[in-house]
Amino acid sequence: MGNFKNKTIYQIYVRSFKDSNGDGIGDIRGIIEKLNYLRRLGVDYLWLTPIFTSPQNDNGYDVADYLNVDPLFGNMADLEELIQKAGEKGIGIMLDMVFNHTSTKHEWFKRAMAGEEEFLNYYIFKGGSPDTPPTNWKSKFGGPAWAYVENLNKYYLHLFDETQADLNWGNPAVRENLKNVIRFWKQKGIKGFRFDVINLISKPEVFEMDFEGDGRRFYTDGPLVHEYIKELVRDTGIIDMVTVGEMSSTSLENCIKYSNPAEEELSMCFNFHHLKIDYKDQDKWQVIPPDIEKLKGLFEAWQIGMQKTDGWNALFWCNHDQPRIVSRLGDDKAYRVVSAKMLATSIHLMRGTPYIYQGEELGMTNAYFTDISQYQDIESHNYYKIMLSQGKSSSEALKIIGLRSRDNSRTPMQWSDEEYAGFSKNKPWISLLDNYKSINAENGLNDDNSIFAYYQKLIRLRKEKAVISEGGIEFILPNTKNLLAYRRYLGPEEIIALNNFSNKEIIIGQDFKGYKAILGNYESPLNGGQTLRAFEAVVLEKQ
Ligand code: TEU
Ligand code: CA
Repeated sequence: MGNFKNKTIYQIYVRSFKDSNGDGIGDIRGIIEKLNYLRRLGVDYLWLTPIFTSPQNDNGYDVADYLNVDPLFGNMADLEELIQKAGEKGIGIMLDMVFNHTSTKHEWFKRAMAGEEEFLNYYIFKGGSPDTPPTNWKSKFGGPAWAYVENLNKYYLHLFDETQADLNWGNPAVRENLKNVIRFWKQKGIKGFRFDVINLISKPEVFEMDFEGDGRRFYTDGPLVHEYIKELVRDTGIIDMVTVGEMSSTSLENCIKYSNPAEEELSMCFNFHHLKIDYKDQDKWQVIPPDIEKLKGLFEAWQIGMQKTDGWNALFWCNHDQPRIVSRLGDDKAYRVVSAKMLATSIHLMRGTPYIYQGEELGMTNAYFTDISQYQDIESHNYYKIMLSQGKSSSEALKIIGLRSRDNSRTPMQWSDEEYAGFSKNKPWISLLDNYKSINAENGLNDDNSIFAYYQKLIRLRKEKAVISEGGIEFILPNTKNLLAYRRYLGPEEIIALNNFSNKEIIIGQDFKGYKAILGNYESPLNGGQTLRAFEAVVLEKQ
C-alpha cells in the first residue's frame, strides 16, 4: 500500500476552479495556473472531478469516452502538462473513475440501442412492457430507476439519471475494458484514483421488488463487489497508488474490508453517514436541525471500528455533492472564520486521510440562490419538480433546495475581488456568490490569521507529527454536549483536540495539566482549554 497517512488531498471541481480561456468554464490550464497556490497550501494530491468526454448532463459523471479529455476542459496535451508540472512540485494527480455507469452517449450504449447482442450485455437490460418495469426501484436523482426502450421492448437500469446507464459488471468484457482505462491513465503518470459509487457495481442475481425502500438494499455493497474490486486492483497493478472509493449508503463492516491493506482493495473509503445528521428518516429532502450528539457517535463508531481492524477512513466535510459545511454546521455570518477553523480541526486530526474541497480553505459559503433558474444541477431541478408535484409551494421547495442543492458547493472559486472573482474574464457558467469581494484567496494568502493559513498549519502538523498520521485514537468527554473531543497517542506522544460545535460557551471542567496548546482558532485558549468559547477549537500537546 502506498504511504498516504500523512498526506492531504485537495478536490478540484474542474468546471468551477479556474477558467483560462474566458468561456466561463473552469479548465485544465486553469489548474496549471494555480499550482503555486496549491503548493503553498501544502496539499499532496489533486483529485480532479471527471474531465472525460461527456454530454455533461451530470457535469461529467456521465462519461461518453473514458480515454479522451472533453474539449470543454482542454486536451490531452494540457492534461499531460498538468501531470508533469504538478509532479515537479511534488503533487500527484488523481482522476475520478465513473465505472458504475456510462453516458447513454457512450459508444457501447449506442451499439446496445442498435440491438447488438454483445453490447446489450454491457448494460442491465430486462424485458418488460411499457407500464410494467422490472422492479419498483427508484433512481437516486428521483423517479424510476428503469427506462423503457420501445424498439427493443426492454428496460435498462439507471441508478442515477436516465442518461447514465448502469454497466453490467457481471460481464467479463466490461471488466476488461474498464481495466484498460486504468492502465491507460496509469501509463500517463496519474498517481491515484477516486472511484465513483464503486460499491454499487455488483447487482443481485435476481431483481426483486423492494417493498421497504428504493431498492438500494439489493445493490449496495452487492454480492460480488469485493471480488470485482480485488480483480480490478490486481490486474491493473494499482495497489501502491492512492485509491479512494466513494461508498454510497455503505456499512462499516464493508468499509473495513474495502480499506484493509490485507484485502488488497482500496486505500480508503468515503462514507456519508456523518453528513445525514440533518436528514429526517435518511431522506435528504426532509430537513431537520443537525444532531451533534449523533454526529459524535458516528465519528466514534467509524474511527474506533476502523482502528480495531486496520481499516482507513477518508476524512471530509465537503465535496461537489454537499452544501458548504460552514453554512451547514458552522455559522457563516457571525462566526464564519472561527467556525470554519473549528470544523477543519475536528476532522484533520483524526485517524484517516483528510480531503479539502476547493474553497473550503477560504470558508466559502452556500450559494443562497433565490430563483430556480439559478440552479444548474440536474438533481436540484428533478427534486424541485417532485416537491411541487407533492404539493409544496415553490417558496417551500426553494427553501429546501437552498439548503440541500449540490450547486451550493459548485459556485466559482473566489480568487480575488476582481470582476467575476478572478475566476474568469467572462460570465461564469453558474452564478457567483456576492461575498467574493471579501471572501477570496487573495485575502486568505495575505492574512496570517486566515482560514487558509489555518489549513496550512493543519496540513503541516500532520506531516510533522506521527501521532497524527500514525497514532491511535480514543474519544474523551463524550457526555459533554456539543463537544467533540479526542485523544491521539503514539508511544509517549499525545495530542488532544477539543471542538465546540455550538455557539455557546462550554465548560469542560478539566484542567489538562501538563499539556500545552499548539493550535487554536481564538487568539489564546482560555485556561488551557477548560472553557471553550463559541465554536472554539483547541489542540493540546502533552509536554
Ligand atoms: O455521487 C453519488 C451519490 O450518491 C450522490 O450523487 C448522492 O446520491 C447525491 O448527491 C445525493 O443527493 C457520485 C458523484 O459524486 C455525483 O456527483 C454523481 O452525480 C453521481 O455519483 C453519479 O455519478
Ligand atoms: Ca474554460
